[in-house]
Amino acid sequence: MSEVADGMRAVQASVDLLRERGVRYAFGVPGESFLGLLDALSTAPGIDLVSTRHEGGAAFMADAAAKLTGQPAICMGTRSVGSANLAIGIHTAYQDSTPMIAMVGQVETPFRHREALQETELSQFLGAITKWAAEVPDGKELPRMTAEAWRVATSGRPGPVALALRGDILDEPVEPREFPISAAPDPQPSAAAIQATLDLLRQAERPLIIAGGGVLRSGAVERLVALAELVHIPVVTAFRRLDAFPTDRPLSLGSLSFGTPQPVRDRALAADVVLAVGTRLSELTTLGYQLPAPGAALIHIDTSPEVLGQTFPARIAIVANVKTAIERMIDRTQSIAWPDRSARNQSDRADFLAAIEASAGGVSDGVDPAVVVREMARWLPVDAVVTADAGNFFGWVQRFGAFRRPGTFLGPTSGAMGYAVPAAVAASIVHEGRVPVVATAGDGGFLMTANELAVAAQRGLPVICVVFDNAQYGTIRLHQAREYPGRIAGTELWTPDLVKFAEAFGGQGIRVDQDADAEDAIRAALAYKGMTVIQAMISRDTIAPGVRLSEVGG
Ligand SMILES: Cc1ncc(C[n+]2csc(CCOP(=O)(O)OP(=O)(O)O)c2C)c(N)n1
Repeated sequence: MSEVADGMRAVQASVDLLRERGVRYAFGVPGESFLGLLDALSTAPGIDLVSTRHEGGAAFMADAAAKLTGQPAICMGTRSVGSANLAIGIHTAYQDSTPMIAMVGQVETPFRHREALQETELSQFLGAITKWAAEVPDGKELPRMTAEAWRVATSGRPGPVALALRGDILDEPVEPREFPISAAPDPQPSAAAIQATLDLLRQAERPLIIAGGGVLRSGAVERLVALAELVHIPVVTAFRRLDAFPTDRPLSLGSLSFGTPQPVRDRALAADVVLAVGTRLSELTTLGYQLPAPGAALIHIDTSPEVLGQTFPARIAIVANVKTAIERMIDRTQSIAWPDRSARNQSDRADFLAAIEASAGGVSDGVDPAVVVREMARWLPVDAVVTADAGNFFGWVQRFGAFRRPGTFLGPTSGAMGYAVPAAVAASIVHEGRVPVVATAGDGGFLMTANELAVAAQRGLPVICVVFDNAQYGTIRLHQAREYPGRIAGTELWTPDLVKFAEAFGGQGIRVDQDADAEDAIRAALAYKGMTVIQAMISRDTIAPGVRLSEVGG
């Protein structure tokens, strides 16, 4: 570290600023290009510096920590190589609207623009997957640009930003300077827009509410429950926002995605008025850009004007704090007589539950994933956090999982495999190991990032992993069966003995070969002080809820 005669080091000012704004976690793989940053973070009170085993894991962890705390986390990697590895998690933060600050090391100033070791134009490279990416020109600019990075990450539709830091600028002296936080705009819905919304909802024949991540972010889940119950409108959650509406409420119709049960798809597509709250109405939430169906009216509420009308034109578009908008609706609803839709709502809920029930069982051999997820729902405490990877196994998590409180589910709307384990490790770090955290993954996705269990082992975190081992990249195998019947190309997998794997990490491994073993496995995992990996042996034929591979051309 170079000595600084007066003032403070630029990187120290940058870290202090982030700490004062609420940043608590920095995840990364160290590099020689940002030693000054590591040094400043390691001594910053209140910041947990977490060394991961791959930068992809670091970025996924930063995404998960931010979703749980509401504050951006830092992820770090060195130059082009570390940045390339970070990319999957940065992209996920973008699609998931998660605030994130990527701080990546860059080649030192005298060596720049000579294709030095691991040199690339990081601001261009990361520019396509961030809200803003910039290379800091010198130490003096670092505090100001850090303040700007935080503002961009947390404002409007939150998302990732990246700062490329040449190692030699970090220790430059800077004058202490204040960077006041710009007051965040707090858009209020107009009384007229709220009234128009309620009028449309009241007159609707088959209205539907879609609850997105903005409901979670603004802390409005409980208020949304109150609104839905006042106006008698069923709620579906957006793709991978399973905890945006409690699954046990009578108005819950589950979640939208490729795994949505047919009666819920039909009900959603039959909606004549759709109230979309805090969601960007992504491809999977809209069932492939089909929902709202042609002719249906969309009322779209979000804090960010950029998402309103982005995928569907809105009849009513409201830029507002999501929680405030819901509260205004509740206030005005009290004086309005609402049509009694309870009979219809009860039958929608009954159809939904019957379809879920029908998709359990019927497996040719091996374990029924529905049984495993049901045992999880039965034994996990209400505040347990479940994380999910991408893969067909998720269809069972979505259908049979119980999510009764906000902050109990973490999944990537980017559909990135490899998310579940690092997200679970991050959740366990945030909860200091006090709350059970369960990563759910297929055998493919699990081994993409299972190395991050070393972080859990190093910190003694009791992370639980439930791996649905069907010896294949099942999702892609199903696509193959449908599009290239009878042909298998690159989708078969060999997976190691995960009992021994868990033991090698100092944890316990449990193999589940039959449905009857699932309950004991979950209970043993919850009772154990350390980490557990449950390897549930699923038949290759059990390809998706209610679907057998042999019946679809496989
Ligand atoms: C990083 C990444 N690579 C590839 C894919 C494409 N993909 C989606 S699902 C899937 C297979 C997942 O297999 P597995 O984890 O075993 O779960 P399963 O579908 O068998 O339940 C693949 C390869 C992806 N979504 N993410």
